[in-house]
Amino acid sequence: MASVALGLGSNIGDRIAWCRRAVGELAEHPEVRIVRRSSWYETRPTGYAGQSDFVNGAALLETTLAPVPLLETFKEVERRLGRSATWKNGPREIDLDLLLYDDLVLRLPGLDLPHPAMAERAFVLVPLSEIHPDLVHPVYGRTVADLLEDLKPVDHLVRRLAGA
Ligand code: PH2
Ligand code: MG
Ligand code: MG
Repeated sequence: MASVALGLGSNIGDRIAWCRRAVGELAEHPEVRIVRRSSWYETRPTGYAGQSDFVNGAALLETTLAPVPLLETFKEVERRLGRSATWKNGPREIDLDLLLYDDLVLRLPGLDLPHPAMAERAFVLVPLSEIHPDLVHPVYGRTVADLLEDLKPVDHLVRRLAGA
């Protein structure tokens, strides 16, 4: 059984509903268990700025799937929820990012672990530190809470949604 950190994002349509549905779909997978889920946060787009604000969140999973089949499962859920193809870092109904898989460090075509941008992204670290601040990044050897501390101040970037 592996422990996995998942990042969720949406910036088209009913953003929270897309994220919730993705968690629901994963929860129904026989080889995936949702251990914890963060609140939802509204975040400014990074990368390509000319797009709508995102809703982001994070979840901790346990799975018996290996990394590549797990990534395929995430892509299948993205497709099933009707994600339309856009460009890299562009707008999307739902984006499921495999952030951490145990303490694996992997470089495969189409799958880098840990997720190469996670340590620089408040929209990843804020929700992840809500649910597992002590989780250690296997390359930097620092906890999620420490990585977030390094990024501060980020208050203007991330807003926790009331009731989410
Ligand atoms: N995802 C991206 C690019 N930029 N910005 C925010 N705030 N949230 C995201 O999830 C996001 C982004 C590429 O996946
Ligand atoms: Mg992404
Ligand atoms: Mg993605």
